[in-house]
Amino acid sequence: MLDAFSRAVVAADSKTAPIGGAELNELKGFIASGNRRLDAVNAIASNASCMVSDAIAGMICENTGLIQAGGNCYPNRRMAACLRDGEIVLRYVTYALLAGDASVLEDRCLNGLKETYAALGVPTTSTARAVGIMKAQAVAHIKDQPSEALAGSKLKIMGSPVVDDRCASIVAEASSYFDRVVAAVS
Ligand SMILES: CCC1=C(C)/C(=C/C2=NC(=C\c3[nH]c(/C=C4\NC(=O)[C@H](C)[C@H]4CC)c(C)c3CCC(=O)O)/C(CCC(=O)O)=C2C)NC1=O
Repeated sequence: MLDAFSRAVVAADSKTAPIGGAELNELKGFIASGNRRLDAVNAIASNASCMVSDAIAGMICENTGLIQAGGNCYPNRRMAACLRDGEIVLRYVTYALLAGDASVLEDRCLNGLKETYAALGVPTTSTARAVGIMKAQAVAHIKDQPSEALAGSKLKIMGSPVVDDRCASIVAEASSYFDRVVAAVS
C-alpha cells in the first residue's frame, strides 16, 4: 500500500534517482491541502451509513426486481451483503483519499471483485449505479453542500471552513476513486 510520500520514494527508486524538486513540489502541495483533505475524509466518514443506505435504497427504487425472487438483493442475506459491500467500498475510498493514493483501494478492495461478482451474479450496472450515487453524495458532502431537497430531515451540514476553490482538486480526486470502483467491476 502506498501513499503520496511512499509513492514518490518508490518512483524515485525505480529510476535510481534522488527525490527531485518536482516531486518535492508535489508533496508540498499535498501537505498544503492536508486540512482540506482531512475535512473531506471526515465529511464522508461522518455520513457513511446514511450515504450507503440511501445509495442502495435509490438503486433498488430504480430497479425493484433486485428485491424480488431471483434478484441479487433477495433474500435478506443478499440485501445485507449488498449493504455491507457499499460500506466496504466507501470505507476504502476514504482510505485512498486520506492516503492520496489509490493502491489501498485497488489492492485490498477491488482486486478480484469483478470475478467474485461475476461468479455470484451480482449485477454490474446496479453496482455502478449505487457507486455513482455515493460519488454524487461524496461530492456534495466534501463541498458541505448537501441538497436539502434530497436529504430532507437527515440534512447534515459539517460547517467545515470552505477553502479557496471549494476544494475542487479534492472533489476531483475523490470522484476518481469512485470511478475506479466502477471501472474495476465493469
Ligand atoms: C474488503 C474487501 C471485500 C469486498 C469488496 C468483498 C465483497 C464481496 N461481496 C460478496 C457478495 C455479495 N455482494 C453483493 C452485492 C450486491 N448485490 C446487488 O444486487 C447489488 C448490485 C450489490 C450491492 C450494491 C451480494 C448480494 C452478495 C452475496 C451474493 C450471494 O451470496 O449470492 C462476496 C462473496 C462472499 C460474501 O458474501 O461475503 C464478497 C467477497 N468482500 C471483502 O472482504
